[in-house]
Amino acid sequence: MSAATAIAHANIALVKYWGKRDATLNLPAAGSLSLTLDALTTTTTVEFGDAQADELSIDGKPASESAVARFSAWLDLVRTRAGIDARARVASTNNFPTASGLASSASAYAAAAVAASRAAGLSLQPFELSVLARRGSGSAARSIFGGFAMMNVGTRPDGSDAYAEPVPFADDWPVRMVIAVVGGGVKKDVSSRDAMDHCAKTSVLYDGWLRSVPGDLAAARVAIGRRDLVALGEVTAHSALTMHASAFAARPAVIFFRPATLECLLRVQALAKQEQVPAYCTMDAGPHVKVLTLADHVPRVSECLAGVQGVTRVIETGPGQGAQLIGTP
Ligand code: 2P0
Repeated sequence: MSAATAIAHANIALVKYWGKRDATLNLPAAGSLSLTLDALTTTTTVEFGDAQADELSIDGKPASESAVARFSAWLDLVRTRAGIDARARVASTNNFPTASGLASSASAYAAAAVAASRAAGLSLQPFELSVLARRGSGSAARSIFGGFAMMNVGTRPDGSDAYAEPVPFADDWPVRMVIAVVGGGVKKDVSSRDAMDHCAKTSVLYDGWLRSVPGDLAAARVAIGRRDLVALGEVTAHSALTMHASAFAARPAVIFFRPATLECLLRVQALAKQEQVPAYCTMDAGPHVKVLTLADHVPRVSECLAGVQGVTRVIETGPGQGAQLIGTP
């Protein structure tokens, strides 16, 4: 039967997604806005054939039973839409640590949406691919697009309007992200999915977090339109820390910070204040620190992060492209 291979880039949210309004359809409780990153990729081949059950390998190793079950349920959406019944053999490779807070589920489900839909004989519009990717992982809806992408919260109960769209920006705006990998990129103990659900259920700050999102989204969009990195950076840092504040206030607390995380935040703040370097931090559901800056300042930001004890690698990257097909045999 047919096969297809696609590549997608991870994205880092500048205005975070943290909480759902519907877990079954994987609908977000609020919108979000991200930057797709050139350096972090997932390449996925999907082949529908005569296997008895779906098979999934990640970085050359068989995936866990729970990962296969989740992926298989998602593949059912593709099969139903395409009117096929065949099981799939899927091989997915990341060029960065998986499930450690570097947005691997975003690039994984975006690449899978492009590859699986094509392998099943479907020809989907970008917004339909975004909806399909969202069903796998909320952040994946944004990795269908390159550069800045805005996830719409949507209002329809079936989720058909909860998809991402590209946010236009000046091609020559030299936006960059420098990532401090803290603690070697080991797999995290608690998934984003479980952590956001726990926060929604138990954090006294969760409602305040949700209320902060629309204003941050509007401000981020204006900042991108004006090429205003300072304004975008302030929103970025605010959104991340507000999300983490809601996590700290959960019962029991969800703490993604490690000592090196805090040290990175403080050093970057000092860099901005003392040397007027435009540099703004964000963090996801993991200990790593991602710094939004401009190309001229990348060497100084990298040097600053590399000097922190516990930072095991520094990745410099710029805007990446949207998910795309790279092969059909
Ligand atoms: C984000 N994160 O906006 C936020 C910020 C992590 C922190 O989206 O349950 O793996 O699969 O929809 O997409 C990670 O959550 O969650 C995430 P599901 P996902 O990037």
